[in-house]
Amino acid sequence: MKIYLDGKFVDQADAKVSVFDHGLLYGDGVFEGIRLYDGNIFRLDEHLERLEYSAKAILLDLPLSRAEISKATCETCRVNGLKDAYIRLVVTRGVGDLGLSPWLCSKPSIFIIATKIALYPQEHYDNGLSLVTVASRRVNPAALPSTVKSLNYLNNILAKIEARQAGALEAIMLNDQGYVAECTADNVFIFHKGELITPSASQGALNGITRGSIFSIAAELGIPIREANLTRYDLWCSEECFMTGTAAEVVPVVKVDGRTVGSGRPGPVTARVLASFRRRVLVEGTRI
Ligand code: PXG
Repeated sequence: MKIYLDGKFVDQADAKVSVFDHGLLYGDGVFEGIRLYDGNIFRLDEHLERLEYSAKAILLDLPLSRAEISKATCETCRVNGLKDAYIRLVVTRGVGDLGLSPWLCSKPSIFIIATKIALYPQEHYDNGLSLVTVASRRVNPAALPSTVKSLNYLNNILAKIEARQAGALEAIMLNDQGYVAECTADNVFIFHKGELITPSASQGALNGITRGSIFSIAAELGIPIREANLTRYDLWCSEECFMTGTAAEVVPVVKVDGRTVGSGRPGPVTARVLASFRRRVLVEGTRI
């Protein structure tokens, strides 16, 4: 596997960053997780726009323009002979000294990994997932807005561990006010009384690219959709619930906190949304 690292393609074994890199020392950096579907990168420009936003929010000057990053991303897929892949694009603050001072980092580092995607087991789509609400909360937006996709995922990792310890594969994370924010690496939606509803970014959700495409899909299918504050009760009492993310796509949720959601089986609206999403990914996108 060839990795794009600061302007060069290097073998996986040679793709190394310094132990003085602030991405490693402090989680000081930003990233994107992107999909390549049958030779098309899904919503690449939106991912790069979000990357630029995240970088700007943390005062990190991206070392390349959007066009250059786009080209490097496509090339990484091509040199690895991939048609379907998961792409991880990371920008770190770069090498600095042991103090926090980001201004001592001389230049940011950018690397792109494109690899065969480990798809979620089909069983998750067929039978749906059980989620649990965990005690680890989304970071207060005054500390770090959820719209910044930074390299700080420790609270999400702890939430994932909590979920696993409670026998579930995924967690529902609440914000500091107790409203539903999202899962550990996926957004969450409910379908209730004819509407799709999802928490807003101000409630602690990442503005997911998949989440965004659900809004287009809902418009196409004629299903009303809106953002709203959701409580756990809204999830428990919804007719359908699903998670969305680049890796997960659209995964039905059939149980939350031991309570059965809707019929306890993946619902018809979730199935329509997933089918529509899977059609879109094959036609929308940047040809590599
Ligand atoms: N919320 C969070 C906190 C995320 O990290 C999403 C929602 C979904 O966003 P997209 O743009 O993917 O629709 C994410 C996704 C992975 C992986 O390998 C995904 C993410 C982060 C880390 C790993 O699935 N981000």
